[in-house]
Amino acid sequence: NDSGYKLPDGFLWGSAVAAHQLEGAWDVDGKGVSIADVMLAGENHVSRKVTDTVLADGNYPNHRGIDFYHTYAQDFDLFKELGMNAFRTSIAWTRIFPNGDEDEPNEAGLAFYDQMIDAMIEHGLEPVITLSHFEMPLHLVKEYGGWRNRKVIDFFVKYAKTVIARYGDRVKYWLTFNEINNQTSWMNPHHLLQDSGLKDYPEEQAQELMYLASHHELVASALVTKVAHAINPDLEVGCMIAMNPVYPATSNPKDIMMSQRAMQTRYYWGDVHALGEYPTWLLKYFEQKNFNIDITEEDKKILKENTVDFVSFSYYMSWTVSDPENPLYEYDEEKNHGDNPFLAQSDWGWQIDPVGIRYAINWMWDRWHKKMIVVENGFGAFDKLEDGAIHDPYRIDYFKNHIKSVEEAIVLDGLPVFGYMPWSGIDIISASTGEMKKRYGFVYVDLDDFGEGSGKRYKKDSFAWYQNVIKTNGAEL
Ligand code: P53
Repeated sequence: NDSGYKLPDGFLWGSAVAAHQLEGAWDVDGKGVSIADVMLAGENHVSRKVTDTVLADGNYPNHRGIDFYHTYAQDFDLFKELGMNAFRTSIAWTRIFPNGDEDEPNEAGLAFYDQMIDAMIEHGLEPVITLSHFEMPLHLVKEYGGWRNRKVIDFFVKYAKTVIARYGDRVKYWLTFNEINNQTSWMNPHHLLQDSGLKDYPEEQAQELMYLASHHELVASALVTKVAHAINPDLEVGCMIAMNPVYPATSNPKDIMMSQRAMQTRYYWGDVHALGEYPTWLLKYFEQKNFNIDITEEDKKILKENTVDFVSFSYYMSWTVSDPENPLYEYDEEKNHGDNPFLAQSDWGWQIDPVGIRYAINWMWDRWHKKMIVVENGFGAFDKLEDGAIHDPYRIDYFKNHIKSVEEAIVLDGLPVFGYMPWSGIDIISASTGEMKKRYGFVYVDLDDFGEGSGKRYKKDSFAWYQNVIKTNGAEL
């Protein structure tokens, strides 16, 4: 069990969550309605329905979360006991600007995060804060059309400036848009709403609107980087990329070309964030499709002058692609994937590929030359509470193999990865399905998909295991 690898001093060992998936208190202290507040519970392969307003009899899991709004101090006690030295969460935009377009922020929301951030620091947890994690104000979706509207840039920058100015004395690391590239699956309305607040659009315009909305988000991200550096040059801003390497399914050169185009398609958001410009192939593609993305000269300047300080990413799985009959190599994320015969899958069909995270770190370094941090990695599984214990060897196994692979990237390949923050430390609501039973934590929370249960916290076997990993700085896995 001894990996023998020694990680650099000061390496961040933590865990990561997002406000809407655990805070609950969805309408407390002046909070506005976010897109997560109108998502009903779904299941594996049953997508979450989105309602127009909050219905009285709907099962909205994010309204409850795990009541972290009221329990964070006790939950941080557990993280401290585990030995974590960092914690990633998001600020719910709707606690600060409930509708998104107000002139003045909501002081009660600002005060809440003041206390939470102070509590993190008291517990020895370095805060890593996401500004937008699938939770934009619903009002901006309904009244402005979400990120397709350029005005939303100003609303977002104002929100970001407010919170960075308020917490910048205690929070050094800021992430702009969580998994901004999930909308590569623009054929899936769930991703368009989650990433970009796109709802009620003509289906044939989905792809173009996705690129337009993404452009506005990329400009907003660059402007926020500029604002953060102006507030304090020591602050660091990162992009956040959902990293799923897309392998060719065979050695057919057409599959190789297709996988290259899949990677170019999924990761151009990283190109713009890290290199400050759009890749040529994509600008050509916009021309060929007659897409009007409205990239102004001023935008180009902003993007070029305000690249990110680091790249943060989530990693859960890899994919394989094959589509030899597709002469244009247009990547369709919903149709082109197949099972990789070399990999096992989780109960939710996510392929388990520890080598892939080392591959991904190398790939990103070669392309972007930015330091990196793992801000999500983990195993969603059914857990069983028996006599106060949860035996989760499958999760330990997943983490053991993935951490080893990250260590190989750091030690053997010499790449700058400065932290590892697995999803989700404590059990929370699943983003894709709205389930509670898809669990990721080292700490079990006694609640079911309908919010029934004591809410009590229990340590899983993986708790003690991760505790020892941190204690030995990754040497014992
Ligand atoms: P859940 C899709 C594919 C990969 C990661 O996911 C994803 C998604 C989300 O739709 O999301 C990230 O809970 C995300 C988290 C999320 C976590 O992965 O669907 O940043 O909010 O909870 C795990 O199992």
